[in-house]
Amino acid sequence: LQEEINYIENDKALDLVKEKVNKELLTAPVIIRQYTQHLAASSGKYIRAAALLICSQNEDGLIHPHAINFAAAIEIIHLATLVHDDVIDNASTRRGKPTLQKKYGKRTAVICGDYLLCTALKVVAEIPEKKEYLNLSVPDYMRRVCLGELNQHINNGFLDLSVYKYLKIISGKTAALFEASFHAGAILSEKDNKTISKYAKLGRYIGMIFQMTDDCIDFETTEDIAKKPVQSDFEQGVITLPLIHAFKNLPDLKKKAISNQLTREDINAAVANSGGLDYTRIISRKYYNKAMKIINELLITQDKRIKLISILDRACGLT
Ligand code: 2DE
Ligand code: MG
Ligand code: MG
Ligand code: MG
Repeated sequence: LQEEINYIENDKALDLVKEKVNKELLTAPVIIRQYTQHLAASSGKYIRAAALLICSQNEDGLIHPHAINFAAAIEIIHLATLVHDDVIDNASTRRGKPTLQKKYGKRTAVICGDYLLCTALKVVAEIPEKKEYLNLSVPDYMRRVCLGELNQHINNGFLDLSVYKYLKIISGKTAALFEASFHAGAILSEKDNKTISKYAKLGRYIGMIFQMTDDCIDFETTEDIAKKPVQSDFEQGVITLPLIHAFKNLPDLKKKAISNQLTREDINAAVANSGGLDYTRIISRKYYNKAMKIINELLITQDKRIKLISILDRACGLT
């Protein structure tokens, strides 16, 4: 017996995801909502949701209905990680507004982030269970985010962090959630496990690019443009790829760093002069090429291919 699926029109799907996220935020008990409801209007980019929807698109350009809840859950997980991330990074602004931790304190932020995480799991649990979904474990992806973040913390302030370890950290803290999005979307549109794995890998590569772009932004942009603190990674002991390159190539920089003599201006100049930003873009480009290779291998409509490339370009900060 063929089950009937009520596919959703492409141009309506992202709005439905936003509606679902906002509904969860705005119907939370008032003691939570008083702290979290501003997140509903906080103009997130919804790039993970958009990617998931594109991956779930069938040959007729229609979206599987379960994609809405998967995408809403992933965006809520993303919100939760930001709330906790801002505690860990001691950040005072996010999306141009005061962070939860700044406004209400770290304890409140940790608890609200936990509540959001539980909300995301509830939204996943609302999706009817199907055997096709068994290979996708949202909690496992969340655990990889935590492992990446913990690995970053363990290496806090470690100036000799290797490129390999950096890549491992970001593959957890950021790329895992992108991988989850692509994986979930693909499960809804593809039957073949090998193809589904290709989407997952594509998501991971795009997530790596996204974080490398973010790590450049920390040195290149102003708080006005980024709408969050900039020039703060080094201050917080977070050793990113542009910095790794600078420390490797400027031995004096390390000496100064160890004796605590570096200002923000020194660091910025060093990262630029050592070619740390260019180096990061070269590594990012390698992931771009790998991602593009997968996109070109997928047997999909031209429409879907163009949309996947647009997500890739967004991750590079090109659009
Ligand atoms: C963002 O990096 C990475 C966020 C991962 C946060 C993960 C945490 C564990 P950034 P920005 C806190 C909690 C895990 C959950 C809730 C599953 O460079 O520059 O700090 O936007 O991002 O602050
Ligand atoms: Mg942060
Ligand atoms: Mg962080
Ligand atoms: Mg950052």
